Amino acid sequence: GKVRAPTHIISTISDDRGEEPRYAGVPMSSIIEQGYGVGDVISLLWFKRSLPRYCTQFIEICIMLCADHGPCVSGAHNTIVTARAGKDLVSSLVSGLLTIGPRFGGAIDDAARYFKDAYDRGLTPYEYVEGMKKKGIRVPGIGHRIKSRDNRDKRVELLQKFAHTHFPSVKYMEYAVQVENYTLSKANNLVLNVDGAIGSLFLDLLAGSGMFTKQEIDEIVEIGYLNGLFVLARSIGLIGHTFDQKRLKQPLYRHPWEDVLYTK
Ligand code: Q5B
Repeated sequence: GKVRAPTHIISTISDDRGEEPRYAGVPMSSIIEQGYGVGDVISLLWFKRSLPRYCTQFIEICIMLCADHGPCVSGAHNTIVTARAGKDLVSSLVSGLLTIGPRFGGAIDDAARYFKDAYDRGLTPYEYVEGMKKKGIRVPGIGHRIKSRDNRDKRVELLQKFAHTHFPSVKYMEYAVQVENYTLSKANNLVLNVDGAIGSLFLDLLAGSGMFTKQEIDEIVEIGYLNGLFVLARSIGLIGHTFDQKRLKQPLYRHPWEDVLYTK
């Protein structure tokens, strides 16, 4: 009989061989005609399924809220410096993206991993936080440079409000808030940050929507899908910062000597 030549690539999320591209089997015309949004497209291409409206709306809210946070954060700073060095859009964008990691914007996956593990094992916030301290690991999703008990992050409040209204359950987020209450007893800036809010609420979305098996949830958390939300969102702002610098015809950036401590 016929023997299929071995393939070098396996792909399961999209197909461009027909008349029109399909995302997870859904033809482009349906995506447009049925009024799908970016949240639906992310659902199809990342999770390989259509999710209920409140889930896609939550994804879109994450994207909108994380699109930018001003010129002073690590990513925007790198992008601005790179654009001012005369580099092109892609170079400016990726130089900003490369700062996303465990301290800046890229703590969503670890926040989800650690909150899930601690909640599922029934750890009290005290046991969780002190256990992390013993291991020398900062609690992902907790702490912010400028946000504090008296200057809360509006983004976190908006995400929590949306979830309280639309999610069937917010048990992981409520656990994260208990952790925050404990860390705030240690220092004023150890608030639940935007990474921690998204990480814990995405766990609630995965667990409460009925759209994922336990095995699928474990795989999503283990692989680490959720930093993708910040990367995707912040790309919007970083591209904006690149255009801004070019539009303003900003010269090569040089850091002032006065702002460097020269020491032996
Ligand atoms: N301490 C975020 O630190 C930051 C602790 C902690 C236990 C913690 C820090 C941290 C975990 C990672 C995380 C996401 C580096 C942040 C984001 C997006 C953004 C950014 C923007 C945007 C801030 C002072 C003392 C030390 C530390 C202790 C601090 N954090 N202990 N668990 N989590 N968080 N990142 O203020 O005894 O003196 O040694 O790593 O979730 O990135 O807007 O800027 O949209 O762009 O620099 O919002 O919290 O504090 O490093 O001087 O630490 O607090 O051990 O204790 P800071 P440090 P000690 S959202």
